Amino acid sequence: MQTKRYEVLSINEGMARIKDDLGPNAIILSSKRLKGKKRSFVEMIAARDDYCGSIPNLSSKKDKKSESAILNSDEAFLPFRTEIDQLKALIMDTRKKADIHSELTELRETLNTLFDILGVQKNENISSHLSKFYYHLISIGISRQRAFQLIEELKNNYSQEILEDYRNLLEVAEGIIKRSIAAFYKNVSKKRVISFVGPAGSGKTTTLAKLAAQYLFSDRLDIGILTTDTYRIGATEQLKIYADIMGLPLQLISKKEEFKESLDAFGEKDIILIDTPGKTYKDENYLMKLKELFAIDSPIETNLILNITANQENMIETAERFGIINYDNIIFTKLDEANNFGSIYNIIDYAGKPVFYITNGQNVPQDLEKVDPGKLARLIVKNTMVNIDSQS
Ligand SMILES: Nc1nc2c(ncn2[C@@H]2O[C@H](COP(=O)(O)OP(=O)(O)O)[C@@H](O)[C@H]2O)c(=O)[nH]1
Ligand SMILES: [Mg+2]
Repeated sequence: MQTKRYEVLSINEGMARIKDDLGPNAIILSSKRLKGKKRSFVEMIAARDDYCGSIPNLSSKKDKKSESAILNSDEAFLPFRTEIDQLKALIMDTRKKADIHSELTELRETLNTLFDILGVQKNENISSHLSKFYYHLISIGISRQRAFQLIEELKNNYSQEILEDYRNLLEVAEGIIKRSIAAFYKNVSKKRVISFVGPAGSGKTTTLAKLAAQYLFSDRLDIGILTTDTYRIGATEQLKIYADIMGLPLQLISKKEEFKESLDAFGEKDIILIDTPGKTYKDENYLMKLKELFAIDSPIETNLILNITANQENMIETAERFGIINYDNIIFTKLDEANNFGSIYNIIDYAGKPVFYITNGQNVPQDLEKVDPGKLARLIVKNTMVNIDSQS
């Protein structure tokens, strides 16, 4: 980027000179009024963005010859234009934003990684496969940070022969994601009392009914159902219908004593499933009450139900707020309504919790899928539910 300083009498005069001098894409970096001896004038600093001129300095690779061959090709830069534009926008915004430092650092790292990708330039195939894969990851909703980590791991730990073939590259990426997800499945112990918590409408009751049917019909287990969802008029109706159809006993609980009594009453049951209210998770009081209610002698396995069609910040905030009740697993719902599954990876990685089930439709009991790290990794890399059962 080339910068130049101008002293002019007015902003308008400055704009005209800058445009003449640096062309229509010039950026004004700053302007301030200065007092001169006779009259005041305006100091303006402007810049012209010469991508191709500045990039070789940023690249960490030494091979200038092959580098410039690629860097001079417009095609090689096309995919990175958005990144560069975002960095520009951020720089321009610096004066307005106080908390800009971390975002700038992240973007600088992004650019470094991108230029590094270009820097693997001894082999153009590898570079174009890595950049294609990077953009695939971003486009399906994987955070830039995680996308970098994956690219870095591929670049640093796998041979040219593997990275040269895009199918092989996808396969090893799947393996990397699988291993990183699998780390969260250690020390998991299944419990007898299983609760379902999460935002209103995320699919708690429906998912509970699907699981009840599976435990009942496939595993031939004896099931009891409890619900604390007694707040809303008609809230228990939906659950009651499911319980009646499956011939399962349902008890309503609103106090801790009733909870203990119900657990005693279901003492012989193999599995006890607990539904909770569809109240807003932003109500701290509600979460504290739930925590209080669940603080009993019997260990409870808690599933946080997250609707994958919700926006990602929302899901992260939910995962954070529900941390107060120390949930054990996450169940993602409504995959049938989602186009991108990258956020599954972001959230598992953020929350550090395993996922044993996902749901993909309103039909009870069939729209429930048991998953493991391998299936999730396939779902994430391929961004489709189709064939997640078959190894690639
Ligand atoms: N498309 C789709 N809809 C679902 C899924 N799971 C639940 N739903 C629907 O989401 C709505 C809210 O579900 P519900 O179980 O009542 O949510 P709760 O408030 O968390 O108990 C209902 O209309 C369900 O049929 C799913 O996997 N896919
Ligand atoms: Mg419900």
